[in-house]
Amino acid sequence: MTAPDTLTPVLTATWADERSWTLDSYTASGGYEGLRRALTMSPDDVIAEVKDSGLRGRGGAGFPTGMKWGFIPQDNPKPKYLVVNADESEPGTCKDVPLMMASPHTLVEGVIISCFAIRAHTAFIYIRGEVLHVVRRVQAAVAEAYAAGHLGRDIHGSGFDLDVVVHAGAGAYICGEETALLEGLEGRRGQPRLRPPFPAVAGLYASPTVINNVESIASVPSIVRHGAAWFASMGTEKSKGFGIFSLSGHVTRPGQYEAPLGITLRELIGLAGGIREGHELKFWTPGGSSTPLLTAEHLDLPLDFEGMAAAGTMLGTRAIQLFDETTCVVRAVLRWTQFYKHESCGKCTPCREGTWWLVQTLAALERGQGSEADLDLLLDQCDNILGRSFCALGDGATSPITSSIRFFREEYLAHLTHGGCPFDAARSTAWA
Ligand code: L3W
Ligand code: SF4
Repeated sequence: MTAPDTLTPVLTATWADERSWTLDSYTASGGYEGLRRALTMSPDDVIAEVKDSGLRGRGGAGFPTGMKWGFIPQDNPKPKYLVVNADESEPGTCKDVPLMMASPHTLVEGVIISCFAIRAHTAFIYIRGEVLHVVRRVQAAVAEAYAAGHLGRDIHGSGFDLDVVVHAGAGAYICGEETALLEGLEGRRGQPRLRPPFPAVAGLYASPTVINNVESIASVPSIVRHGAAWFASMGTEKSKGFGIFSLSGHVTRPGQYEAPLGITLRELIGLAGGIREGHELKFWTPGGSSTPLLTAEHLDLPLDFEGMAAAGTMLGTRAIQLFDETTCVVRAVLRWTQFYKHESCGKCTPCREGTWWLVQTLAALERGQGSEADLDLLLDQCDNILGRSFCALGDGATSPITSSIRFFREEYLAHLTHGGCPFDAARSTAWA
């Protein structure tokens, strides 16, 4: 794998090393030193270190990781579980798969330290079913870790036992939602559960369960190895540390860029060689298609949880999809909406029926049929889904629609006046 451009080379530091995915390569670069340090600490001290670091969940919501671990009731006699959410399927999101391919031991080491902290003796790594090569890579790393004594009974003489199960999902986007993932892991149809109770109280097999994203868990070894203050010295006041920013679309060098939270898109595009030559940025997603779109006006906002919330969007998974002026925003939004309709699990009416209606209305507008009143109809349909759906999928489906109408209402109307997509006729910026 080629080395990504990085400003904070931690998670991606070894990706260009020869056979970076092997235990030998990982150990040669200091791998498993965090585990050895953790085993000299008490579990509560490990939790405190992660709390003090300020690490927030890297799966989209940004919930404080150490706080989540602290919710696990240690007086509950049931077994505790760790589940790694590796069901990466949000449109545009592509950071966890390369991380697991290039450096699976970073994840495995993070799993062991995290389980030690929450006193879990079984962990599950739930990997999206379509990426069989990733399942095999992580399984191989887990086997190497067992053989080296990092997993199994009495790990490095500490008395701590841990088994890790690598589970392949069946390819449903909804299984990235943590409770649907648990349903799938238990062998049932992947549909979300009512929360509360949150998984920390009653999760897998109704036992206390921590569910964290791959990148969150993979960040833990470096925090334990270098200390909370080191991690907290990067990023911004409330969004500490570093993260992988995935740039895709109309940029010269798409790929993974590891950088401190709070970096701006202008800086990231600079690292990536600029928007493709002769073109300019039109719109972008900060964290996949579930986060409201932004435009070139927002190039200098800090890419952190607070900066994105202030701009009316979310940092999400840092899946930055970039679109230049040759892209029809209506068609892009229609394509995402078709995705949500297809992936709606069907449990609740606003999302199951609503996403179908969104596709009908959007597709007609994209064909240039209907009237301006259909834009209000579309917004009304979004209003009947947002906040009325059982889980975040329904809400997410409305984000690209409402934000695109806010910024590009004229482009929707141009489809009506042209009697179809103006980009089809011109493939240029001259349609207006
Ligand atoms: C105990 C409480 N635990 C919250 C835990 C909760 C969860 C975490 C965050 O959605 C977002 C979504 C996507 N006691 C707790 C508690 N927790 N209160 O904290 O919870 P929440 O509800 O804020 O978010 P979520 O359900 O985890 C994640 C967005 O991220 N997203 C990501 C999508 C990516 C994929 C993928 O590729 N697989 O799905 C992108 O923006 O839309 O809004 O652990 O249990 N009182
Ligand atoms: Fe299923 Fe959609 Fe309802 Fe979520 S919002 S429970 S995905 S139908």
